[in-house]
Formats: sequence, C-alpha cells, structure tokens
Amino acid sequence: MKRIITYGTYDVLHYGHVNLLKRAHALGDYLIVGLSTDEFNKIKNKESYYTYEQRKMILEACRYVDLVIPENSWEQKIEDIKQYKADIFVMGDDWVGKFDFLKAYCEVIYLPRTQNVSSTKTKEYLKSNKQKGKK
Ligand code: C2G
Repeated sequence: MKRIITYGTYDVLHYGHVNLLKRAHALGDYLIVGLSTDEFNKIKNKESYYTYEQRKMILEACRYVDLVIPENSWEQKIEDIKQYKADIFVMGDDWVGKFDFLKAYCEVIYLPRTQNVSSTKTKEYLKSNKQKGKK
C-alpha cells in the first residue's frame, strides 16, 4: 500500500486541481490531502471563496482523494509524513525545489501544473461577468 501526500488550498475546485490529484493518486494507492485551513490561508495571503469545511466536503467527493487533513502551518509536513506513513510527497511544479528537504523522509515529486486554469482566473471571470450584469 503506497501512500501519497499533498497539500493545498483547493478553492473553487477545477480540472487543474483534479488533474494533480489524479496523477498523485496514480503514483500509489492512497492519497492524503493536507487542506489549508482558513487561518493558514491568511498566513499564505490567500483568500478562499469557500470555507475550509466546504472545500473539505468538495475534495472528499473527489474519487482520487482518500483522506483530507487540515493544513495549519508550513512546519507540519514532516510530522504528517511520519504520522500518515506517506511514501511520496507530491506538489505541482510551481513549488519545484521548495520541499526538497522532505527527501530525508519520503520521495518528493513535482508534477507539471495544468496550464491556463486557476481559481483566481475563474473568480475574476465570474466577477467581470457579474459587473456586466450577466447571470
Ligand atoms: N495546481 C496545478 N495546476 C493548476 C493549479 C494548481 O497542478 N492549474 C496544483 C498546485 O501546484 C498544487 C495543487 O494543485 O499542487 C493545489 O493548488 P493550490 O490550492 O493553489 O495550492 P497552494 O496554494 O499552492 O498551496 O503547503 C503547500 C501549500 O498549501 C500549497
């Protein structure tokens, strides 16, 4: 049983997120997602549209996700890897190199991001259409 762990905010879930989760899960048998709490998002300077509980519910509905745990800090990854016996840590390659220190505890893999999609772009599109009075 190969266990994979990854982290993120996963706000306004889109196909770029799902593409990451799908490829991460395919590296093993069990995928754990450390989901950024609303408080941690503030530390990351990220505003999320959905609350932690809403983002957790949406992620738990994704077929590639086996367990969602809260991500409260930058420092919890080593403990999580030990506690959840993760064999592989996966992130999109916008993080390449940033988590290489985890190689002392498990395999570290950065996967290519999916181009042309982001929660920010989606939110901006919806906001601009709202201003134009479109439904
Ligand atoms: N992602 C992707 N393609 C996109 C958008 C996101 O592959 N078009 C990946 C990111 O690389 C990340 C995951 O989807 O691995 C979640 O993205 P975010 O929610 O933006 O995560 P982020 O804010 O980068 O948080 O401790 C790590 C942080 O919590 C990562």
